[in-house]
This record gives sequence, structure tokens and C-alpha cells, in this order.
Amino acid sequence: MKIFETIDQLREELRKYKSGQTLGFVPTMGYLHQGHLSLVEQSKKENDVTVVSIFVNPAQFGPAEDFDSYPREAERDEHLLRKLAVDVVFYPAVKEIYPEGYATYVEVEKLGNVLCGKSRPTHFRGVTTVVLKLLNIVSPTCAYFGRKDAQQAIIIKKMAKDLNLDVVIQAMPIVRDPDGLALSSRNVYLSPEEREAALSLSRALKKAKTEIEQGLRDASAIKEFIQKEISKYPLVTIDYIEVVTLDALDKTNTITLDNTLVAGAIWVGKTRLIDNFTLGEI
Ligand code: PAJ
Repeated sequence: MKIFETIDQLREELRKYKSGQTLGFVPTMGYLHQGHLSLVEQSKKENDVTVVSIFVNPAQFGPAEDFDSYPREAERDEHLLRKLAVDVVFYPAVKEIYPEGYATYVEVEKLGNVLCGKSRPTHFRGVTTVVLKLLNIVSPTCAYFGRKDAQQAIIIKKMAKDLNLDVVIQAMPIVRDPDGLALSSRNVYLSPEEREAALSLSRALKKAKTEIEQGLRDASAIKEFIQKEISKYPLVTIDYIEVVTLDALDKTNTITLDNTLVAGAIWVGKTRLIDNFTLGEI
């Protein structure tokens, strides 16, 4: 496994692979868990070469958010990626990605202003900017994202389509702990009591999915059902619970089985967590 910190060195290495080999790319912010690793495994399965990036992207954090305290553990990440026989790791410093005077940002209109975009107004602009930069740097055949961040995957797919990027964007299933909590690097912030409270979101979503399977189609009834389930946990504050279409993220009154995203974000103490389920393909 080769690790590169500069764009020039990475590109020089990747030029060796370009002749007819497929290249899979998994962008991450590190502090890797099985959710990230499932993307790496998929890339390994489907491609000749797998590249993973580790970069905590300041542009996607708001001024009051956890950029400084975001968990970082390079050696552990390196060890995990080595075990999976990843070919190349890109591990740039902030200055390598955003040198002095950096001024260009990419924004996907509308899709970035709803759900998480409402409470994190500059977040998706930061995500699309860094992902486009990374895709330009790596030039992969295929890039892998998790449906845990469903809105992010939808926005990146839209960016790739609108800007004619020559890459296939794959949205992979959510990986959960055995008790249902969606794996997240931010779960490390939770105390044992907070972790128990954090389960409220995945539990409520699971029950809501069962309600839909049993025939409920009224979006506001599902929303209220989820809110009520979560309100049983006093440590939790709801940021949002929404039922939207999967393709346009438009609010909808009626749940369809092929074009619905049921998504939520909660605060447990100082930690913001998200989860969702999708009906249909991203
Ligand atoms: P990060 O939160 O590190 O996640 C990297 C990738 O792993 C994302 O595509 C995310 O959706 C996926 N992922 C995280 N938890 C997952 C889980 N429990 N199951 C399945 N996939 C999961 O998302 C980002 O980084 C950044 O925004 C990034 C795309 C790297 C741009 O900076």
C-alpha cells in the first residue's frame, strides 16, 4: 500500500495504472469504521485498483462545528486499509487541497438547501467542492459513497450528471452496529447514556418502515410517528424528520415504494447524528 501526501506524487503513481485498468475510489474523512470499509471492499471487488482518500475537509464544516475536534487517527486508519490490501492512500494536508488564495466552489442548487442543508447551510457546497477536486485528482472509473449520507450521495450523483463527469457514482447500503445504530465516526463522542439515546432514531425509523410495509402511505403520519417515538428519549432533540422524494428531495404527502427518502437528524448532547431509509434506488 502506497501513501501519498501530494497531488503530484499521487498523479504520477496513478499514471502507471491508467492503461485499461479500472480504478475505484473511496473518499473519506478518516477515523475509519466498517461503514467506510464496506465501500473499500466493494471497490476492491469491482476494480483492478482501489484508491482511498483521507481528508477532513474544512470547507464542509460550519464555523461552530467540530472541524478541530473531529476524530483523527492516521495510524489506525492506515492499519485497517493495509489489512484490506488497498493499493493507494491519498492523505493530503489542508494546504495541498486549499492553497493560499483558493477561490473556487461548486454548488448543486436546491438539493443542497433542504434536510441537512437547512441546519448546515454551507455544508454541501464544501462537500461537492472537495469531491469534485478529488475526482479530478484521482480520475476514477467508479466512486463509492454510503447511503448513510443519502442526501450527500444524491447531490454528488446530480453534480456528476450535470457536469458530465466521466465516473460512475455508487451509493452503498448503511452499515449498522448489531443494535441498529448507524456507524459514524462521530459515535465516538457519545457517552454510554447518550449512545442509548442515539438509538432512538434508528429504532423509530425501523418501526416507521414496518408501518409503511403494512400499508401506511401518509407522509405526515409517518413523520409524526417518528417524532413521537424519538420524544420518548429526553436526552434527544430533533433537528429534522422529513419525508421527501428520493430524486428531487421534494416534500411529499404520499409515500411511494420506489421514490421516497425518510431521513432524520438528531442532537444527542453536543453530537449531531443522521440516519434514514430509502424506498427506491439512489
Ligand atoms: P465520511 O463521513 O468519512 O464518510 C465517507 C464515506 O463513508 C461516505 O460516503 C459515507 O456516506 C460513508 N459512510 C459513513 N458511515 C457509513 C455507514 N454507517 N454505512 C455506510 N457508509 C457509510 O462523507 C464524508 O466523509 C465526506 O463528506 C466526504 C464524502 C469524504 C467529502 O469530504
